[in-house]
This record gives sequence, C-alpha cells and structure tokens, in this order.
Amino acid sequence: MSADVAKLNLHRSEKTVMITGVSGQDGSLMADYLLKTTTHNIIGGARRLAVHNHGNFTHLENQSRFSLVNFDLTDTHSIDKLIREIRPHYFINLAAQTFVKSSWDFPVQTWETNTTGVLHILEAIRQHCPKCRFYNAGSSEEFGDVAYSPQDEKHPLRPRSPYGASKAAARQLVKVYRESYNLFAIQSWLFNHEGPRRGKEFVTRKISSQVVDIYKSLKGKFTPIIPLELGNLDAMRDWSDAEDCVKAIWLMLNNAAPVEYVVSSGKSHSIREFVELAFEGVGIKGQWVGKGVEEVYKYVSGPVSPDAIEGTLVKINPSFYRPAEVDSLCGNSTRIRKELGWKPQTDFAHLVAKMIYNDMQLAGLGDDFFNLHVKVGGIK
Ligand code: NDP
Ligand code: GDR
Repeated sequence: MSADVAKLNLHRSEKTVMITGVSGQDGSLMADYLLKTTTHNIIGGARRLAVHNHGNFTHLENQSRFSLVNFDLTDTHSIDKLIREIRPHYFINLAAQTFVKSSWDFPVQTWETNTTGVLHILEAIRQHCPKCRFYNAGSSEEFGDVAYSPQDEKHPLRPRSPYGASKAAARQLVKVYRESYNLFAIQSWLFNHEGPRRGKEFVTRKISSQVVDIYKSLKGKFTPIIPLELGNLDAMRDWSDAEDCVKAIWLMLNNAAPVEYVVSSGKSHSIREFVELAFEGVGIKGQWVGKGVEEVYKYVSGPVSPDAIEGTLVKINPSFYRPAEVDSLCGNSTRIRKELGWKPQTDFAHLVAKMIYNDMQLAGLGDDFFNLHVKVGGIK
C-alpha cells in the first residue's frame, strides 16, 4: 500500500474518488455504493494498525476499480502526498475519532484527527487540486445542548463534548476555505446512522449484538443470562440507516452549489425503545422495573419459561454515563428532501430488525429470525 499512483487501479478516462475511513461503517458503504452506481475509480484510505481491521471492505479488495492506500489523518505528510499525487476529483473524508465518549479521554487526539486533520486536507486541496469537491462529515453533536427541536441548518452550534467541539471547529475551517478560495467544500450535519457495519461500542450495535447473545444462551439453556449493561436509557436520538446517509452525501457532492444540509430521519427515539424492539426481534418480551441506577429490564416471556431463569436482561452501569450528555436530538431534513429529492428508505423499526437479523446471521441463527415470525414494530 502506498500513494504510488502507478500501482493504483486507475482507469484513466474515469474520475477518481478518494474515500477516507474505508475500514469504518460509512467509508465502506460509500465505496460499495459508488462502485455500484458510478464508473469512477475508488481509492480507499485506511491507516496502518497492528491488527488488520479490513472486515468491512475485504470484499472490495479484488475489484478492478478499487485501490487501497495508507492514510493517516494525523500525519500532514501522508495527506499532502496523497492529494498531490492522486489529484482526486472528489475527496470524501469519513475518517475521524468518532466515539463521543472517548473524546473526553482523548481530547487532543480527537482534535488533531477531526479538526487539524481536516485543515491539512483543505490546505492540500487548495494547493494541489482546487477543483476537487470536498466533503467532510459533520455531526448533530455540533448542536449539542439544543435550543429548539427539530434542529435545522440555522440551529446554533452548542457542542457538549470534545468530539462535538472538534466537528464544530472543522465546520468553520471548511467555511473559511470555501469562501476564501472558492473551493467546493462542504460539511453537512449527519444525525446518527446505523447498520450491520456499526462498531459494537456504539449503543445500537452493542444492543443488537448482545440481545442476540442473550437469545442464543436462552435457546441453548446456558443460564444465567449475562445482562446487557447500559448507561443513559432516556437519551433520544434520530436514527437513520447508514446506507441512506451515503446516498445523501453523494447528492450533496454533486449539487450545483456547495450547500450544507441536515441529514436525518426526522423522528427521535429513546435508547429504551431501541432495547424493547431489539428484544422483540428475537421473540423476547420484557418489563422495566425500578428507577435510576437500580432500573432493570426483566424477562417476561420468550424461548424459555420465566420460572426457569434469573431473568435480568438489562441493567444500568453508571460507567457508561457521560460527563455531559446530549439529551435529545431530532433533525429537520426538509431542505435536502425538497432541494435534492433525498428521502430515507428505512424507518426505525426496519433498521432495528435489519441489525438484529445481521447479528442472528453472524451467530449462525439467521433462520431463527424468520422462523420466530416475530413482529418487530409491526414488521412480520
Ligand atoms: P467509524 O467509526 O465506523 O469509522 C471511522 C473511520 O475513521 C475508521 O475507518 C477509522 O479507522 C478511521 N480513522 C480514525 N482515525 C483515523 C486516522 N487518524 N487516520 C485515518 N483514519 C482514521 O465511523 P462512521 O463510519 O460511523 O462515521 C463516518 C464519519 O461520519 C465520521 O467523520 C463521523 O464522525 C461522522 N458521523 C457519523 C455518524 C454516525 O452516526 N455514524 C453521525 C454523524 C457524523 P480504523 O478502522 O483504523 O479505526
Ligand atoms: P452518539 O452514539 O454518542 O450519539 O454518537 P452512541 O451510540 O455512542 O450513543 C448514543 C446515546 O446512547 C447513550 N447510551 C450509550 N451509548 C453507548 N455507546 N454505550 C452505552 O452503553 C450506552 N448507554 C446509553 C449515550 O449516552 C448516548 O446518549 C454517534 C457517533 O456516530 C458520532 O460519531 C456521531 O457524530 C453522532 O452519533 C451523531
């Protein structure tokens, strides 16, 4: 892997799209989407890690229009060399320190990756390929301590975490470069988006994977259940399907003008609701009992008789609370829907079902999902 252009799979007559963060959820989905819907060359950037983590894009490694390059957002040289040598037509930056909770533990690394790294990309684009269309992933976390709901493009930036602040600052840099040098450079506000490629530290995938573990242990009668441990159950998030989000990003990048939009489902749900639907997905019903840190989700019915088990499905672990929480987020995406015709295809219940089905398949229980004939939020 290197940025040695001669070694890349480049079809000279085609445009080139550089996607960073290709080992992550959005980067790998964006590469899939563009390989399917365009004839462009796709160059995926991944950093070197001691342990290979290419699971999200191994299926692309033999594709003739896909190449992989070494790329680290915290290394100016790596960014400059890549942009100077490749001169991409599009640069989609989906690499970041993305885990909000860790941003209190690693504030400087978060800033250097999410803010200084973006500045280096902007500077290299300005110098070496000013016609390149640049997209940086912004976040609803920039709205933070929200002033009104739902949040639209005019909502003030009021971040509550080092992560949110790093994205808000990157937004200002993108604006300055767009206005000073006439670059096509944008940062939209992406609300939470999820799917089977989501990392297991994020709450949705943590829930879907551990709910399937609990189902598997109940089915095999491996009691006692190891309860799912969560933090704030009352936080509200506006969740979409990541596959819908990458389509929105591509629409924005191909817009006539560099306009920044809110990308969201427009509906907000609590962590508690996600838990309930996820358990429904494996045919388990539960009941919330108790208050505060003592609250638990108790087994009511499912694959075994409630008398046969000690049935705590979920309990609170305060170590998952954050120093400052964003209590509630809900995005107003009217503008992108009207102006670019974007619309999410997957609603909340289907998203939960999709994630449960994926984790069932990974556990070798894919057939159970259909045999259970469970209704997930109205889905058979
Ligand atoms: P993931 O955590 O799945 O992926 C992040 C990617 O960034 C990984 O490929 C990771 O590589 C890479 N990365 C991290 N640090 C560096 C570095 N120093 N140099 C190079 N690559 C690095 O995130 P998502 O795909 O979910 O998010 C994509 C973008 O969208 C991010 O900017 C995120 O902040 C933003 N966003 C995401 C939302 C969501 O709900 N998913 C909502 C709002 C914004 P590695 O695998 O080596 O760790
Ligand atoms: P978020 O996602 O912080 O919104 O950032 P995450 O899934 O980590 O948290 C969502 C909400 O769930 C609450 N929560 C827990 N969260 C985690 N991770 N683990 C738990 O056990 C748990 N219990 C409750 C959190 O407190 C929070 O309120 C995501 C990332 O993708 C960012 O990169 C992106 O910018 C934003 O979404 C929009």
